[in-house]
Amino acid sequence: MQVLDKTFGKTFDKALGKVRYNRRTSPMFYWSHAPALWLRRLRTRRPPSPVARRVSDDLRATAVGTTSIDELAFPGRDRFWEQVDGLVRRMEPVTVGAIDGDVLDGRNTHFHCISIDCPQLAEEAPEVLMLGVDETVLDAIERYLGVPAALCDVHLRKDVGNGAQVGTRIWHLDTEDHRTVRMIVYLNDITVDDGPFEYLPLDISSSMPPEIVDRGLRAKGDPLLDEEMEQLVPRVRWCQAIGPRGTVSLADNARLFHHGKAHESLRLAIFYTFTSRSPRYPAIRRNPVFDDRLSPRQRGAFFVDTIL
Ligand SMILES: O=C(O)CCC(=O)C(=O)O
Ligand SMILES: [Fe+2]
Repeated sequence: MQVLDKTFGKTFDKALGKVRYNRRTSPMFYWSHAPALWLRRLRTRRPPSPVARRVSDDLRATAVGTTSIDELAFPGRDRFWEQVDGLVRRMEPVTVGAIDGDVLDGRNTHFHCISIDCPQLAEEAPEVLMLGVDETVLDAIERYLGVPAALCDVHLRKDVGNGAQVGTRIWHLDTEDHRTVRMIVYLNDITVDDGPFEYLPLDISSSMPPEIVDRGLRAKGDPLLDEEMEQLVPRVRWCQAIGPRGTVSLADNARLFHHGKAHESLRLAIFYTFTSRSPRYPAIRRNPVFDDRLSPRQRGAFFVDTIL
């Protein structure tokens, strides 16, 4: 087995690191990455922690999982909070709404939030990026994805409460990969009225009519707004991820209809995106910038673009 691992494990790792762009890869290609994960497991023989096991079991059953920064016992959590709070204090006051673009573009967040992107996070709050490659987080996500994970995007978002259902507040499905896990860390207490992440349960999401799936995937023009969604699925079946500051919610947004619930108050959150290492869209590239801080396993998962 060791010989197999030596020969193929490295080859797989290398090949995965090199794949640049797979515009429309098939699910078969996605699953062809699975052996790299099996080989790594055989090599390390380290069982996932109970938290990682619980979160990934929940993800497998419902496409949603919940934990918290404290429960994850993320080693850098004190510095994480220091850096995050410092950054939030320095964020410009929000004057959202005066931005050009198509209000019905379901991927356009500019109408309801300002965000701090990866290059600035790498400079001013590197611990935020480190949480994305925390071993427990990676264990949970890879056990769900079934293939080696790529952390490909991180945003710190300040969502204004203008009540408008625009941008990612329109119901949609994410399209980065066959499975696309978003991990959301709330930085303030979020109740059902503070713009929580809202989604339809997996059984309902998976049995939506093809025309609605098509509109959820396109997320452009013909938006799926609350009024229409409640005709299709009664509001009592809609679910919200709520919780105090430090709550961590994970969801496979390629499988669940979801959006940010329109709200009146301020929501502060960090969004992490995880896919396979050659997602359908966009092109991603492994980034060696934090290699000296990371274990080989963490390096393999760091695809965040930190270049301005
Ligand atoms: O704002 C939210 O809670 C959801 C965001 C979202 O769906 C996205 O970024 O794709
Ligand atoms: Fe989304």
